[in-house]
Amino acid sequence: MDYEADTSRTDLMTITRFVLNEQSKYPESRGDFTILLSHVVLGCKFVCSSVNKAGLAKLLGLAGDTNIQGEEQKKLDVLSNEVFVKALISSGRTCLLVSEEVEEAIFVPPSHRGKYIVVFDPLDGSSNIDCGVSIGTIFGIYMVEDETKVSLEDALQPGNKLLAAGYCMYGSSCTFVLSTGNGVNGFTLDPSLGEFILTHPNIKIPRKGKIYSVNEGNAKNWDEPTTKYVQKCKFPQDGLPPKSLRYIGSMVADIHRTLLYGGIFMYPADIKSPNGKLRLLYEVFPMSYLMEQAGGQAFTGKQRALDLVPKQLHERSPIFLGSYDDIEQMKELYAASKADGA
Ligand code: FDP
Repeated sequence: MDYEADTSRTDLMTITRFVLNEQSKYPESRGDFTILLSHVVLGCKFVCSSVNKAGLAKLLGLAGDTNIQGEEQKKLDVLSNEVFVKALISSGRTCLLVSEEVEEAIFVPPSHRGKYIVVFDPLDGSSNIDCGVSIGTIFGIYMVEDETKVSLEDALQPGNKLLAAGYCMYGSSCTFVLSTGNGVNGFTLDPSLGEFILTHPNIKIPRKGKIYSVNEGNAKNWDEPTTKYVQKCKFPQDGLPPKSLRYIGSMVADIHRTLLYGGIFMYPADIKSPNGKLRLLYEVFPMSYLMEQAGGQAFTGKQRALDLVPKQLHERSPIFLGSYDDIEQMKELYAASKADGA
């Protein structure tokens, strides 16, 4: 028996151990962030378990309500929102929450208040729930300036003020991807242990990718740079092979693939939706933060996504996320179109 190999297999880097290691680099840290994160992780484990047994537990289908974007709420959306709101409040480390499912910001009761603000989409990609396609939770974490005076303004911070961001993908396995501003790491849930184990250390997105990802059904309404970019993907002039198209239509899954394999994910502006579809606070910002931390870029068509200053909680923004060189090419097309006065 190879005892040495067995020992290394049992020396598991759980997410808790990983975050505690990170915390130990900051001697002044009181562990508040670690406690908050353990509550986020608990919420993800709960949702993962609900997603896995959704068909059996009759959690599929509509809850009979419509959320603020006018979309029908699924039972799982409602449940996931409740789970995260409760987990975050009970952590005692949050003061303000913004959820995709709730119109107003949630002010945490003073008795449970801490210094962190969490923006989140409890269950993104909900149109994919009933057919078993990967879906996920997306979150971003900010700090409040003054704990005694929490206001709505605190939730409207630009993405460049994020302290941490991540997502949990409920797919063929349950994967938690996290950045606390020091690179990106991926953890996979070991169902037998109930623990997330570090399986994807220091994720770096390839400098250039071979995949483009976009809902091409919207092509007739795209702007010129997006149209030109996709044309170049299909009919490259530089002698390179065409790029492959992959579009799941579930942001977490599309971004997870883009982080690991490289390429570009786009949800552009179009004539019908001049601000695109994806929500700034809890979709665009966290994913842009992860992309940059992994060595990629995030661009709105006008500027670096993380520098946008939100005006409203549920505001939308066009977004191009992905490999450094691919986004660079997209930026060039936008710059050329601006120079042409288009
Ligand atoms: P969904 O509508 O299923 O909730 O913003 C939500 C989102 O999914 C993203 O997860 C996904 O990337 C996008 O919308 C898909 O939109 P289209 O169906 O318009 O392509």
